[in-house]
Amino acid sequence: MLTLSPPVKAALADNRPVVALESTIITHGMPWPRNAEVALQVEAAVREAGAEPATIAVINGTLHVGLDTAQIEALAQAKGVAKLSRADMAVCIAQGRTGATTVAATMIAAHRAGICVFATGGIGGVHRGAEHSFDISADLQELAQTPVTVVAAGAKAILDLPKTLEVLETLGVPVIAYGQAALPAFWSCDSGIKAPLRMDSPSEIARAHVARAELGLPGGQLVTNPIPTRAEIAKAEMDPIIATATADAMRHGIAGKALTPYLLQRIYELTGGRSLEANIALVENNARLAAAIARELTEIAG
Ligand code: PSU
Ligand code: MN
Repeated sequence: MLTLSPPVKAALADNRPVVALESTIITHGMPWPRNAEVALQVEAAVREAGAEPATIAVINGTLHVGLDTAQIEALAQAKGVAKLSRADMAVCIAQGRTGATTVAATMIAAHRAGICVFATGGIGGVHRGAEHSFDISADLQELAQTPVTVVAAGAKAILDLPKTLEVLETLGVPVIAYGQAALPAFWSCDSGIKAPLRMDSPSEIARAHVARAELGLPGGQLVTNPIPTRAEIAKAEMDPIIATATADAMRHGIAGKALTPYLLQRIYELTGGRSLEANIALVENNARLAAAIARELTEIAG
């Protein structure tokens, strides 16, 4: 049921570093054809940083860990691809369908394959208005139970960041800001909120990953890596745009799984495409840091 691509299989067998990558960002996070270009660019960034990329998706009922270029290009333009999380990945496999993995589903597959590090853009979290909608991403629960270190540029700033931090604290998930005190806010370097933890090197992060396992603690770590400053859109500029997009979603009754893709698309329109360029820069940056952490982890293991 779980198929490793030949390069991923070889890397894992030789104890070489591997970085998992998700596919929802390709199918539901970015428009074709940029999504395919970016997916391949991110894989190249992982390789340049000395690790093997493993993009994960369910294709015709098979859970693939590691896709080739043709599979990435097909997925990027496929219609009606499901957005899979913990609840629906097994059903997609059983029905022989195709689905893209969110952060939660990618963590499950990565762990099953023996991959410890995963790079994405931004995790899901507590949505604004969650006190009414109860919309809290399954990504948070997954971080609490599956031992994968996830590198993201913070939770997506479309969320309620203070509530997201509170839930992560309750669940016992370490939220680590990389190289700065502030929690990053996806498109912006600084959310204006202090991160609970700070670390300044990939080796420290790798050691903390190992220490959690040695303590018998379930769950992973969330490493929040600020977007490179040259690519950021400052918080003051993003805040009203996010407010407009959120109000539009409410007005159109967009909720559930459709909400995050809607907001990303609306923000893309409202920023004249700049949000996408920022998103691409931050994912690549996260891929490089994840590769560095994966290299440190293989050194500890070897
Ligand atoms: N990061 C991005 N773009 C995305 C996502 C992450 O830069 O589209 C996806 C991830 O797959 C994440 C999902 O798990 O958004 C969150 O969806 P929800 O809020 O419905 O849980
Ligand atoms: Mn949700």
